[in-house]
Amino acid sequence: MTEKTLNVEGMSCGHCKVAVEEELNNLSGVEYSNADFEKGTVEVRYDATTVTDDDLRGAVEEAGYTVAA
Ligand SMILES: [Cu+2]
Repeated sequence: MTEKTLNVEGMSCGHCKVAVEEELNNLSGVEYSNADFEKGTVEVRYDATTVTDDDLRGAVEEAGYTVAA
């Protein structure tokens, strides 16, 4: 498993946290995610053989937020 911390812009409350985590957890290959809206970070643990950086970025965007470069 690979662990990564994404910097996500636009999260402002607990609903944002849940929305981002749900989208990430919907990706098969993502084992765990934990968003911190105060810090603007999301920890993700995933199988890098099935999940790419683009997949993670896409899921965050699907939730309505942006991954900082
Ligand atoms: Cu919110």
